[in-house]
Amino acid sequence: MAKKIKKILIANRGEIAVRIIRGCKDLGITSVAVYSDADRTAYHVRLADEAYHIGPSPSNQSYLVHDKIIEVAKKSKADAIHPGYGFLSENAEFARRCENEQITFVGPSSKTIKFLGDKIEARKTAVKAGLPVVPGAEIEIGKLKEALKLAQTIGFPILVKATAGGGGKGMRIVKAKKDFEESVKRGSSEAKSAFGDGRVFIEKYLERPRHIEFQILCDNHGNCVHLGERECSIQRRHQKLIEESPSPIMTDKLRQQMGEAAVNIAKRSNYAGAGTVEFMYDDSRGLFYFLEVNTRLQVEHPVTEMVTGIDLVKEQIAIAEGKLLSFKQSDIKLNGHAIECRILAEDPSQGFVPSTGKLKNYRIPAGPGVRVDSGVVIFSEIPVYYDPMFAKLIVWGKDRTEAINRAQRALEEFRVSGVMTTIGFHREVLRNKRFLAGDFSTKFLEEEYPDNKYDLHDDSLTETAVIAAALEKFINERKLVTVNGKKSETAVTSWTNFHRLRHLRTFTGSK
Ligand code: MV4
Repeated sequence: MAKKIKKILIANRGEIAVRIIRGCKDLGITSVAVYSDADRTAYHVRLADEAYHIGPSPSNQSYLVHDKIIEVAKKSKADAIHPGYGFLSENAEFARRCENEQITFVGPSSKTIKFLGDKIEARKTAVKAGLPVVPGAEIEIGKLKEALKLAQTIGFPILVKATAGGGGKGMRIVKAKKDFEESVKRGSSEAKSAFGDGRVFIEKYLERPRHIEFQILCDNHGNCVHLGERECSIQRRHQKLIEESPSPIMTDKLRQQMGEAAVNIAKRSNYAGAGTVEFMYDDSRGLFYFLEVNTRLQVEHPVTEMVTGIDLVKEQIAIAEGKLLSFKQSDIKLNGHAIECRILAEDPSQGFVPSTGKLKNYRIPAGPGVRVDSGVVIFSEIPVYYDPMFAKLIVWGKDRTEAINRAQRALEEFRVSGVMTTIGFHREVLRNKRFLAGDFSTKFLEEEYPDNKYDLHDDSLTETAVIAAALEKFINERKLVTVNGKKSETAVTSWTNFHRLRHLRTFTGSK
């Protein structure tokens, strides 16, 4: 099998690159960063043992270029590549390239990535492994009459999904028979241009599902465990914003059933590595349905780390080294409750438009039960080219109430100026009555905040105003002194004034 990994190239940027570099340090593994023009001074570059420039800012000229990443891996003599999430993490061709070049890809085999990336294959495997799936069917674009019959058997509303899609990309809801043909044709041509694969399939559309996923870990020797679930229903346009573990609806019995289902599909697909099995859960029926398998480490992996005490990056590396899993299912104990809030450089009140710029002020929270995975530091630049998520707040509490209270405490401490963020949005959602009651679905945000009107609970603005007012007073301060018996006005020196003004501008984010 594989051998000890001494040096890892991290083919990513931002908070996940930082997270993986920290994992390497804990294991005594040398870390190699790569960076684009925009990331020359990025935090992941500063933290890594070595760093190599890989090209211009746009990711299709840097982080996504297979040749450049492989070239750096060879030049730096890295024996493995960790892809993080996004970018090359679920690219079967890149994983195969690594296999051919004798570089360990930290993740499942290229075959597994390719196989599970095909949503029809994944669905068929789920059925074989005994998992419940939503009523659905494979359809042929040339046989729309037959497809319509299948759709009518399933019953409207129907969801058209791209076989090569995933994460909600290329889905279309069809409310009635008359729209069916048109939707299938459009869905197919969209899938063709987005993924180079026009195949589509249909499923019964569930109106208000929860999104619940299970973390799995499987070694290369047939051992596979699950690490419990993550509730990911608080999302907007397939972009998750808050994740937690356990799910508010979970029971021991349901967890045992869903966890067993997750392990079963993993075993059927010869899975190795860390992975996530996604399900929908229908509250009204108390039933769950298989959706898809994500073959990467996910953004929300820390909530699982907080409730299991297991370091997922460390486990991924151990599996890639060919080691046996060091625990059995019965060794895994879920403790307390964890919540993650994604901190994005976006303006929630303007429909989450991206907000870029320099972080004039950046103060991250700490204290009991608080973890911040951040890809930036004060004065970092948030570039336009990449994902707007620059940090994650993860909190742990003995129960959901304590976790929510700690999240609120941490969100109040968090200070960011220079860009608009989702911090205020989280302050609002974490006091929402339905959120507090655990009563929500994937439709939560559109139902509760249809016009993107949030009370952002932003007392940082008042704090800034107070500081600004105080500084103004200092700057305008004039001391009356007596010189040679004459009362005269002495201004503070221009040097002092210069620095007070500089501080004022930093605090207020002006200029
Ligand atoms: C669905 C669905 C309703 N019915 N399938 C979106 C992501 C992709 N993994 C599958 N998704 C969905 N599939 C049927 N038959 C609703 C969604 C869905 C969703 C799923 C998980 C998380 C968030 C979501 C948001 C909107 C729709």
